[in-house]
Amino acid sequence: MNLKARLQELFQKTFESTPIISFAPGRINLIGEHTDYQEGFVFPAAVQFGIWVGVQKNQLPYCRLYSMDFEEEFTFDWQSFSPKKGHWSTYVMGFLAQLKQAGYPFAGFDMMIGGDIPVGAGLSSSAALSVSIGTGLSQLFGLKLTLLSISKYAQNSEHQYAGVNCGIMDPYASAFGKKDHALLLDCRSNQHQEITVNLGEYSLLLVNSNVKHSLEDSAYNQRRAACEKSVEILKAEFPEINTLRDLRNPDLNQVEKLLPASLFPKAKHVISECERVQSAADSLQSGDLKSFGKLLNASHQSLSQDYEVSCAELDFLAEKAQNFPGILGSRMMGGGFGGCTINLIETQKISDFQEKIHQLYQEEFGMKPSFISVEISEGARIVS
Ligand code: GAF
Repeated sequence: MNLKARLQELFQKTFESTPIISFAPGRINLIGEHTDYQEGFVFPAAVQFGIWVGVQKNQLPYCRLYSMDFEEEFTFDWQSFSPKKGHWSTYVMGFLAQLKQAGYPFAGFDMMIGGDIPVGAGLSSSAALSVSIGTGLSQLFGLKLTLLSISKYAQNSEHQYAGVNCGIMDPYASAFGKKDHALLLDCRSNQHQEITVNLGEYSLLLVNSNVKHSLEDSAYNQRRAACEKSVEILKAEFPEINTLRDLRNPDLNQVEKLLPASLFPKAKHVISECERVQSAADSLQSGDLKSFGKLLNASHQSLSQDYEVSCAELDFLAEKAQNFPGILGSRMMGGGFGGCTINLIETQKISDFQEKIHQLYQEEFGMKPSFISVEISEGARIVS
């Protein structure tokens, strides 16, 4: 039985009613890392894995939640609640708190949550969770939330309840994803262009390093703050800029002279990564996968050397992949400090590559990597 059918059955058994079921996918990002919170460009796509949320009104003074992953129930008074940080229920209450603040009407409901996003892979399971919750609640209470407002509420939940000052990329990709397309997203206008992903003989393969370093969240916020500090300094010379995205084709020597040595490489990453995203979208559109792959490699170099959000395991995986015949490009994906690399690989070389990496990674780090084949899929929707 598939996950949706299991959720439906368990919901019926637990809450004795039939749920509306929403689905929101996880995401990959082809290129454009750590640019979204500088209103830059990103190039994500939704994947086949995601989060299912079953929901139905219950006419009770409280909401009853059930997580299939944690096999755990949670109940709260829907008229007076405070999100409990660090717990899965936070994402439900966090979303609800924002609906309440915006004046949307809601009442008691039962909700069941299940998902199949590989844990710790950096495929944005928390964004998918919030987007699925928003999609389900919007349908249940007839709120007519737009995909963009669902994305913004999801982003805000991360800021307020998870303490990560992330950009909009992850919930946006989950909400707006389109089968076989990547979204060339401008994180200033919050508008995107759908670009067909036609890889011919090639596939996208993720290699999960299976490491998650604890500094991830604090380092993420520090990087964002470093960008903001750079903008503050650079404004003296370039008063027209609001974010690093506004520095298009700048004289980097001049930028370097204006910024302290600790900030310049970070700013350089954001400026150059925005340019790489545009070039990568052009390469993909014109079918020039070799150039596209080179841009992935350059992105990794910049994230590792300049932005310093990689780690030994990701550098190892990217380097081995970049030197493997049949791979056109490889880079770390997402926030960094663990999670996956994304690889553009000749489909028929996948099993040779997996065997080789398995052996090399185990020899080097004493642990196993895992491999995830991705299919670019549709974004959030009501599935029944
Ligand atoms: C995480 C964040 F949630 C995104 O907003 C983005 O900044 C990404 O890291 C890095 O590109 O996934």
